Amino acid sequence: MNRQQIDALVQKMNVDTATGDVDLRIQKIVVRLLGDLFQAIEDLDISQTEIWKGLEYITDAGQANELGLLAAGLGLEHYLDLRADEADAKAGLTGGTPRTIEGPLYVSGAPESVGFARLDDGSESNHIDTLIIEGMVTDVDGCIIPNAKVEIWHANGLGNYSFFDKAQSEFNLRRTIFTDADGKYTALTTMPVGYGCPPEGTTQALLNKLGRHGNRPSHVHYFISAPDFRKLTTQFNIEGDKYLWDDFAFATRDGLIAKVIEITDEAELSRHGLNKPFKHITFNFELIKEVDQAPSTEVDRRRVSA
Ligand code: MBD
Ligand code: FE
Repeated sequence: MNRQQIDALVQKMNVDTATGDVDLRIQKIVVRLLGDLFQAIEDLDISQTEIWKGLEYITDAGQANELGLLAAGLGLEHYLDLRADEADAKAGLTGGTPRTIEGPLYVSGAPESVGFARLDDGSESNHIDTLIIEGMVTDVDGCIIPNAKVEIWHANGLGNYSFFDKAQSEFNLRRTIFTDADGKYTALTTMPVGYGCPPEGTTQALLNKLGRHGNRPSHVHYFISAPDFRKLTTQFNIEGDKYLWDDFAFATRDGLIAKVIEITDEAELSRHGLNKPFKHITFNFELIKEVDQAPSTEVDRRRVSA
């Protein structure tokens, strides 16, 4: 069939058949996606068996709750960031800390504090380096933003995230810190290790077909929000990781690379109440002022709330 015939058929089956209320937006998207799918079946001569294998794959990925992981791994989530950047530029919104993907592992409801939080439960203190992250939240002119909400989450020394990894304590390595009167936040935690897709999972199975790995560099996720500013979804990725520029989820971006400094100075150790050398990262955020009619930075997606 040619495209005209395909579109006529899709119209006949899914538009002309409507007898109830129609969500016109959904109708438009479904009609377009079906037309594009049918066209791809024509162009690539996709077999019935291949179609069913594909549907079975999506079923399995959904049942394994890996569709969010798949969206990250196939670059769909990063593509949406690039589109959001373009929309911002078109609206004259430039500058500020770059956005990058949320990923599938955020959990809402983490403990809140002002200025400082310890994120780790101490269970890895004996074998994983201590990490102190300090930073400031400002506007693009460098004016501090006190009381900004800094939501932080990251992986443990095995690359796993609490809640999804039931071996970890509740909200381990997840906190919400409101910046203090100086616009500062400090997180005492452990060095994250880069995530790897479950080797026997559905996402890795597809990546294998594409000859791709499923690894991320070591990174820390953030949501930063403050009244009258645009919500920022971002991460820093840690310099020196072998996957820094080979992230299976494409989240590494210029401006989002964190330098790690090893601190051994005794005075510094005791100032932080620590008895062994630790790693230190400074990571500041610049938020953009909210303006009328700008594309929203709030993404409505299903998130775990613990
Ligand atoms: C992660 O930790 C992550 O950040 C993404 C994007 C995908 C899988 C695991
Ligand atoms: Fe992550």
